[in-house]
Parts: sequence; structure tokens; C-alpha cells
Amino acid sequence: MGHFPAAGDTEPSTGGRIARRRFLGVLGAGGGAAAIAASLGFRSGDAKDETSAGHMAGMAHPATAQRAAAAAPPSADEMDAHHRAGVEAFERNRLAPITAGTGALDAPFRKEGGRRVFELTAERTSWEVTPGQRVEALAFNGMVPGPTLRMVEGEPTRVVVHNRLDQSTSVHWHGQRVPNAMDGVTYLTQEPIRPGETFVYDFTPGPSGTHMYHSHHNSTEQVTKGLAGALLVQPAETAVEPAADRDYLFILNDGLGGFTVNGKGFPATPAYTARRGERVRFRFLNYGAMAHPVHLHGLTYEVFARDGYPLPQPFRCDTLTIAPFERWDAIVLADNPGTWAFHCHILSHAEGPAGMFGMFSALHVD
Ligand SMILES: [Cu+2]
Repeated sequence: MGHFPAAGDTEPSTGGRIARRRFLGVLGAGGGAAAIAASLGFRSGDAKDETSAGHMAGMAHPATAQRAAAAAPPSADEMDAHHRAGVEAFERNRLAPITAGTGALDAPFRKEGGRRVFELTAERTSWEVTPGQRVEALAFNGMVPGPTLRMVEGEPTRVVVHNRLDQSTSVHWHGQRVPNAMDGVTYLTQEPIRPGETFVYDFTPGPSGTHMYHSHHNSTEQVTKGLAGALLVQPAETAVEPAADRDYLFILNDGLGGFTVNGKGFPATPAYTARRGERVRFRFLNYGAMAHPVHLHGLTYEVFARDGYPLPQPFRCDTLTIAPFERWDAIVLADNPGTWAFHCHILSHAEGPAGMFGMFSALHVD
């Protein structure tokens, strides 16, 4: 995260440049600052972020940029305009994607004999986090997070991993009880998958529930830049899990282009929907470096599993902290109509002077 502007991130320079950096630092870290910098009309070099084109449509404002350059805070009108523009962009995203690329799509698979076979290819990819904010990702099958692998408890499964990176890699099946040689930790359980090589993982999925897969080689870089995804194991006996009308992923990361849900920062974050009276399952996963307390307005979580294991007693809450690499499953009864804010409650991960950013989404109940 060191490349993002922070309050102390000033060069020994003079005048407006320092003031501008300080101003950006106050606005918050990560993609938020990047998006805000872009919206205020800074070139990406000024903000030292990863933004290329970096404009949220309709949010650039020449007068705002001049004022910011003179280190004056935005006026109430300007602040409100940015807040409004963000929510309007989020609403547009509900109808049609405002960024290229969708993460965590279901992975296709084929059957060979009684075996389910997936293919994963690790490659460098350009990934659009918020409109105009492109970052260099390390991705499986070109998406961030990687494709969702849906397996069945007890059904023999193979994952063929192709490495098209310029560094070695491996894949760990986080939460699965696999034979040691399939555990994916380089030199501890296997040789690295070298650039250009392919490795075949064979195991029988279990336990059931919400799990993950991720690189276990140079993982500080490889995982946070995208080499991770959801691994969902359907129980052999379906009665193990509560029934749900909808089943959603809420995958947190804080290491690629700021604070993200399913690979996107607000306003490009997923907009969740439900019909009144439905039981909605949320699977929370975190492959970032920080814990994130995810709060849902107006409705209640009934949390029933942690790391795929059913809790002895489900519990209710409205703010659920997801530590790195934990998985939590909750049912939300959509009994209160409206559009409910759904966000990380570390405020500097979700909302600042220019409105919502990063880990902010909403659940719309018809
Ligand atoms: Cu957070």
C-alpha cells in the first residue's frame, strides 16, 4: 500500500505540491484517494497513485481542482456534488457495468470419468477497479478475484494450473483437507510451478462450505494482487446448510487499487438485490491484509458458519468482522424494503469528503 498517498507521504518540496499531498492524505487511503484525486482533476502523477485515465464520469470540476491546488478544502456544495455523483454512478452500475471485467464468475468445468476438472491460468492482467482506474493485477483466468470453483464434497476433483507469469507460483486450497503433496506450499510440499509450466492438483473436496484458493508463493504480492478466489464446496448432505433464495459473494481485498469488494471499489462495487421476504445468503471472504467489519443497515445477519464449519449456535448481529482469510456465512432475511447501505465500518475504507469509495455497497430490497 506504500504507493498510495498518505498523510506523511510528502517529498521535500515546496508550496502547493506538499499542500496537495497533505490534502489527499486527509481524504483517506487507497482507491478512495485515487478516485478523489482523479475527480478533483489531478493528473495521476501528482497523486502518485495507480490511476491512468482516472476520471469518474461527470465528477471532474475545474474550479474544484484550482481550489484543491491552493490547499483549500472543498466547499459544502462541492462535497455534496461528489457524494451525489458517486451514488448516481453506483445506481448506473446496477443497470450496466461502469467498469470492464467482472471478478469471481463461476469457473467452467468438465467431467472426466467421475472427476470434475477445472483449468486455472495465472497471468498478468490489467484490471479496472473503479471507472478509469486501471491497475496491474496478477489474475487467474483474467479476472479479480479469480473464478469461483464450485466443487462437491466427496467428488474427486482436478485443478490444472498453468503458469503464464514471469515468476513461479503454486496454489493452496485454503480450508480443504487435502493430501499433503497437494497443499500447494512451494518447497514445503511441492516444487514451484515455474513460468511456462503446468501443475495438476488432485484431491477430493471436503469439508463443505465456503473456502478459498490462493497462491502460496511470493504471496504478499501474488495474493493481494489477485491470485485468489472462492472455493465453494456443496455438502454431500444438503441439510447441513440453511436454505437460501439467493447466494452472494462478498469478497474483501485491500491490496489492489484500494479497498475492494469482489475486485471493485465503489461506485463499481456489486449492488446486491433481493425480493421482500427472501432469505439471502452472504458468503464473506477476505484475502486482504486487514480485518474489515462489514455492517449492513436496516437488516440483520444470522451468522451460521465460520470457515465452512457450522456454528454450534447461529448468532445475530449487524456488523461482522472478517479477518484475513476467514470465511463467514450469514443469512439475511430481507424483511425491510429499501436500499440499505452495506459497507466496511472502518470509515476510512468507505467514506470521505468526496463521498463513498472503496468497500461500500448496498442491498436493495424490493
Ligand atoms: Cu475495511
